Amino acid sequence: MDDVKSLQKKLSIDGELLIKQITELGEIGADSDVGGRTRIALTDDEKKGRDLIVKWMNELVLNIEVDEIGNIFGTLPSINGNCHENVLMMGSHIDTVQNAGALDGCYGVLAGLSVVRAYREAGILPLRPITVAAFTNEEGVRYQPDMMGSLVYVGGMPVQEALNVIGTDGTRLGDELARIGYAGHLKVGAIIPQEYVELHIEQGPILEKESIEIGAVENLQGISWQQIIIKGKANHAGTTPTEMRHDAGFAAALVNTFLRELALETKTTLATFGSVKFYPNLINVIPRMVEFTVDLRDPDESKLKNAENKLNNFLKLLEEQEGVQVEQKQLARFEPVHFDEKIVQLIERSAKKLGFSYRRMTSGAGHDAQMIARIAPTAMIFVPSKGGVSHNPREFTEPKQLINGANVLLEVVQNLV
Ligand code: HGY
Ligand code: MN
Ligand code: MN
Repeated sequence: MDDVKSLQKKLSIDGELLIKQITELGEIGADSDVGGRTRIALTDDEKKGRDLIVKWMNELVLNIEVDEIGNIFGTLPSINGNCHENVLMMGSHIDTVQNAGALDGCYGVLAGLSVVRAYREAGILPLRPITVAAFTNEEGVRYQPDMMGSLVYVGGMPVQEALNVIGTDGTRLGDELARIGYAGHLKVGAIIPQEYVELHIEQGPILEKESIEIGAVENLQGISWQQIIIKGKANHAGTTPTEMRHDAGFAAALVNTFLRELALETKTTLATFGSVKFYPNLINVIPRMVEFTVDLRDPDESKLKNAENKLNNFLKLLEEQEGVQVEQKQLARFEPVHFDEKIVQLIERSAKKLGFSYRRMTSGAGHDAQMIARIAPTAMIFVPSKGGVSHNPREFTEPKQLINGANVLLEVVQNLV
């Protein structure tokens, strides 16, 4: 046992190859119009991304398994050939939003592969299996909720229910999963993590603003997603006096300004009116119906609940004031999550040992880690995002910072296995 532990100390990350793989994966689904790439879950482009990850896992001679919801697992077996029990798991996702950056999710999966590559290149098998996971549909922009693959994996959503989800494009998730060839046979949850560590870009402004190299993420804010439909009355734009209007478009605009006022008033709640559809969506017709989405976030569950209640009350008022009908459908609802204190401390110690500045922080974004935290001690490592930008082609982190993060991940892994 001592020789594995002592040998582990000589492991190193191939930073150049990590950056090369991030770049290569980032070219799949490249968008010619506004730049960036689009690999929305279970599309042909995402399949190409999946195939590339599987190819790289094969090159590392990992034990590759795909579960019933399409989660991909590449496992470096332990010295005694075990692949499923007491696993140290790392990972993230490779599906993206529209016109995305190249790092969100992908960085965590590829940095995980760079850690197991360090073991392979040193010819060492760890004392416990090390698994790298690429979870299905983390973004949730086509099929809700988000973090779906990891949610199903931890038993938070029945597989069959997830497979029957109908997407925003009318497709059934299970059909698309089968179509791209990733409807796996591994029972969800068959690989049992003893710990889970996710490396991710911060996607926010804090680390850059404070010139800090590593974030030790100790908690993650709550998320509430809903679809709202407002039904008014179509009428002629030129003949209908204002006081006679039941204008669904105007009502939706009032909701958007209400959300901004709510966010400013609370200072911690974030509110986003992210997608909207007008019907009939014509220049000279007062909209009869508007469908839109609301994304509310807050690190404090009682404040998130309060924001939801305030929105509900506002919508009731709107029905009376504008003579419209309002329907609401919850698309996702996840309470705030606290990560494992011991792993957070290990991340801090590892950053310190490697000479990096670090700080504790909250994750503003949702991550697969918030789901795995339901079944195993979990924490996250962040690296800075340039300008705090993400979900945008301009998403960027300096290669050196990306390699720093992978080295901290390796240090954490060596201390855990
Ligand atoms: O919405 C989120 O925070 C994540 O990107 N799915
Ligand atoms: Mn992500
Ligand atoms: Mn994302």
